[in-house]
Amino acid sequence: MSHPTHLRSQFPNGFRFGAATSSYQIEGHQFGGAGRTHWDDFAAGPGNVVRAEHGGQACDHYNRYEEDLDLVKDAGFDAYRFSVSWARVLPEGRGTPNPEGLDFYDRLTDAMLERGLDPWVTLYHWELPSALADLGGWRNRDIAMWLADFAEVIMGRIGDRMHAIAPINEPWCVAWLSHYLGLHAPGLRDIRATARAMHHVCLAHGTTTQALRAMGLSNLGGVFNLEWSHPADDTDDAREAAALYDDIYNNFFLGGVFKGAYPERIVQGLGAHLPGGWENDFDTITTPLDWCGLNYYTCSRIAPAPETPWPHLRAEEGPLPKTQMGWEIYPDGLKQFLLRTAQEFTGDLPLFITENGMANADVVTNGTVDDQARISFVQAYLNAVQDAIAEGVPVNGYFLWSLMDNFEWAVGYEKRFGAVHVDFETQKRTPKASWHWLKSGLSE
Ligand code: IFM
Repeated sequence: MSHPTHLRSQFPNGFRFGAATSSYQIEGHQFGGAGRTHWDDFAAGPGNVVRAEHGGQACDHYNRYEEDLDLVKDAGFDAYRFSVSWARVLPEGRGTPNPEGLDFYDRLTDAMLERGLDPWVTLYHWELPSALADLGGWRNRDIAMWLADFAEVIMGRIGDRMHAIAPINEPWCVAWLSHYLGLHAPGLRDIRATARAMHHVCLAHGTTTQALRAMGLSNLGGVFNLEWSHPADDTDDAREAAALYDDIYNNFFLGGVFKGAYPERIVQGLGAHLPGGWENDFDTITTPLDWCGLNYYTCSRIAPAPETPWPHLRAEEGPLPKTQMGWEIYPDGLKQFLLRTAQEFTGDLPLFITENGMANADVVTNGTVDDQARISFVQAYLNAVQDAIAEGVPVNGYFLWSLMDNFEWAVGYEKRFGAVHVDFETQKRTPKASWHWLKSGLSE
């Protein structure tokens, strides 16, 4: 263990520590009558996912959730952030619910409460039912109502026991990564699809928030992924490129939800492709929230690339130490984002780090996993959170991504983000050194 720091005592009373996961990444989608999702379809396409891996078995959490929640509790976490699979609850995306899916989330919720864990649920963490992808998925404006309807079905069953609810995980990934870069399902590289997805994600967030409020549910938030954008060099062109990247990645979604406006540069670049009447949707998109979640992992070095299509940008390799994902380790970005988010977007609204963590090439040796790199990583980012709190930012909690190694989307099972190692052949769980470090740091 690297040092005896007691984490909990470094933070204000009431600061919450949690572990985060998502349904498709851990549950085992083949179990329990779930419908097909666009991730199953994407994984079945050539070269989309490393070794064509998919979430069919994943961590078999569907059958092992009690053991997994014991690991959350025993590490000393206060909260568990999970997501509900739309296609497990509504195999066709709409229509008749799957009773096994509803029963599963009911059991899971009670299992959290039995262990004294606060349930933090996300409704959409990326596995769109294939039947809705067939109808255009995020390109179709109707997705706002489809998501709100799904929210009513699943929250009608477990909403009474949720501590906090967010409609959508990481709008940038849902829209840009998946429709412009083509790196996540549905794997499009289409500017028009991207513009529509960007706006419809915001609209679906607001529409679903309103539906949840109408059900009498509270503690509703939004979860945004942010990436610090450095100019690749000290030129005006690089600074302008980095500012544009910052607008696409960070300011578009926060701006839409908290200011009722998209950045002017994006409106200029995407305007022709945004869906008609988008300007009239901000009353819905800005529906007030009770908290804001930030997922933060890394920074980018952005250079102009005039030879490429709009936004004419490219990312260059940076100099800092990197995680197994090749992502630079840059804790100061987290502090800066906390300050900036509060100053520019959220004011006094409680902020939470809803995801932070690292992939590491962890191996089990004599029954232990010595992931000192993860311990240093988490400590450095928690220091950044403390610095932001010291400067007056209302940060109320931190969730580690992730409880356990899982299906890391397009890069499959080899990128290990967990505090608990999973042997995907045997499904054996081995708590890593970081899990033990958290346990000693989080004990009351
Ligand atoms: O695994 C993902 C998660 O699904 C969303 N946020 C980032 C994580 C690491 O890439």
